[in-house]
Amino acid sequence: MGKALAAKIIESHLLSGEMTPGSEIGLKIDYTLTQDSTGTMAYLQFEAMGVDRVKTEKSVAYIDHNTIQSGFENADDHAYIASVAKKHGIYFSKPGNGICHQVNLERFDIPGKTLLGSDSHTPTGGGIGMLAIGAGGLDVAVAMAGGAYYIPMPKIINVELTGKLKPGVAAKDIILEVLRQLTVKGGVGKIVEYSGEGVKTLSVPERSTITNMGAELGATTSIFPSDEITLAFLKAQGREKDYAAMSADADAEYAEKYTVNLSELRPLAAKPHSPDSVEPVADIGPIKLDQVCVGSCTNSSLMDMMKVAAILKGKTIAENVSLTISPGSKQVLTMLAENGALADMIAAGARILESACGPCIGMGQSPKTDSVSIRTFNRNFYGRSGTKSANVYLVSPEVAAVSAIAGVLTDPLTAGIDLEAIASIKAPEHFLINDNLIVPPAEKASDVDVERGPNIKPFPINTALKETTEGSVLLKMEDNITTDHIMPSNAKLLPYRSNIPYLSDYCLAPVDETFPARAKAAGGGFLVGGHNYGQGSSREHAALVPLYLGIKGVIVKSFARIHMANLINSGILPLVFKDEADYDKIDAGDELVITDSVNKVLGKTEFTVEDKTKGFSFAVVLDASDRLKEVIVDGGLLNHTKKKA
Ligand code: MIC
Ligand code: SF4
Repeated sequence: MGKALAAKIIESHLLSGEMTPGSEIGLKIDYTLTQDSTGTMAYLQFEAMGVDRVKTEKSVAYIDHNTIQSGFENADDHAYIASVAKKHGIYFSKPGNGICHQVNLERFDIPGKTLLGSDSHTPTGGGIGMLAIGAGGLDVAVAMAGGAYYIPMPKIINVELTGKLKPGVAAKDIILEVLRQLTVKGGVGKIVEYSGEGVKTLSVPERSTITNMGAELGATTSIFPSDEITLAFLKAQGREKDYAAMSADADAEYAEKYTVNLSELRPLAAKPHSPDSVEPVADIGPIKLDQVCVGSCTNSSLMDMMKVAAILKGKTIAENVSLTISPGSKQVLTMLAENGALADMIAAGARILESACGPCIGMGQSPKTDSVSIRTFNRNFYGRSGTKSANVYLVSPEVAAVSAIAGVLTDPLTAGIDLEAIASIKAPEHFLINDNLIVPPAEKASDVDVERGPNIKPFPINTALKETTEGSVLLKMEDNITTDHIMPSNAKLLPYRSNIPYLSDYCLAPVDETFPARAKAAGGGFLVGGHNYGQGSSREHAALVPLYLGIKGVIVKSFARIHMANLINSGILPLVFKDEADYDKIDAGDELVITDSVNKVLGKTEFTVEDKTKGFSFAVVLDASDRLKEVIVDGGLLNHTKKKA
């Protein structure tokens, strides 16, 4: 049997372990990226490791999330990241240069290399044939310091793309269809590898739209082969030398196989409040819209923007609609300005935002009460837009543009536009290359002083695991709780990403507003949840803030990958019910005890927790390697690393 592409890249980067699904492997990381909202914490942790210079081939620090500077906090964080990057050998992408994943794709991603990013949408790089994985900031800091990145060896699954998209149907519809079939937890513990005739009909940015939203499947990453289309993209970016042909063997073995026939796809939308709640636009019907947002790391490439501009040209957006457009990078925005497409957007009534995450992370443009907002983004989790009562739908750029004009949700196939003309817009042979907002690092660390403004506060560090772990269940939650629930992010909270005490007053507030005060009064305790707990963002704040609040363990039906890793890195016990029926027996307020915790954690994968209130014991599973169990016992990764040193 032949090898899958992901298996080949893993094999060539394997530092430890065996490639048997589920068992721990250590990977060599070639490239890293950070963005500002996870980056401050990642660099504080990197500094705590005392390493002078990054050991990767290249590391890049972006500023793209916290770009609304309504107080000193964001600008302080930018200055901290700029200086810490310069000191330690990291390239710094200034605010205005664009969204990390879009810029990394244009300027840095390389087929066959590994990339670790402190952002869950790092798999965008999979569109170019890179093994690109999202992780918590501490894991990225370790990789920058030259350490391996450890994950359970994923199962590699295959999605075969057959046929060709009809004009008016987009790459976004492909990934929405995959989400419809696999759901938001269908990719957990898996790498999704794309193959088939349909691959040859998709450009690199289109492939990246698909791998980007693999994050919403919960997948470890997603990957496309690197072929002549990849070569053309790299050439157009002046990076032909970075090309390497990469593909799976013809008889590659996969753990699961799915097929999507592109010819049969129709324009789709993900309905509130989950990316897998997918239905054809035509079936949802012409719901009235208040807001349309185009952009985000999913759909902000030049071609996405060109299609939107072509649809808007000579039209005016509906009276009831506010349309925002955030081009993904300075490269995209400059090219739109030079070729006149920007003028078409502005003339139609679009509000042009800077090249950054913007409304995708609630950084401005929160829609009105009870509104309907359609967005070309990747997440429509409850409350993420900044307006709790808003209903957010996820759609392609084509659906967004025709709907902005109509004022109601509209299927491009029946919008009466020249679909052939839109579909035939060609990618440029040469992108405009100007990397003048990427600041190279200093020659010597000693040449740079790190700037630390008052917004930078120390982060919490756990203590070693106690013999008896006890506390009450502070909150019992449903399935699919996101890290946006655990540690909400919006224009008001994002400026405090380097201030854990401040953030602690908002932890899990979207689930229960009384939680932070109760957790503080109780001095901590346990959290109980359902399936896919911690899906979404890679923010380790969703572990650091519970640590600050004294959370000792989280007991759920299943975890999302990055969040579970972040809990372990913080020394919080991530436990899974052995028998899901026990979930029903436990209530908020129950007193739980784990006696002989240290031996239990180190000893077996399975042990018991006593519910003193109900007078029964239940079995839990700690699905972690021996190395990770030691990390938990030592009180988190930083303590563990210090102890080892
Ligand atoms: C997101 O899309 O949720 C974010 C904001 O980019 C996060 C990172 C963060 O919370 O800072 C992610 O995807 O990891
Ligand atoms: Fe930024 Fe949104 Fe992409 Fe996250 S998903 S990196 S917030 S654009």
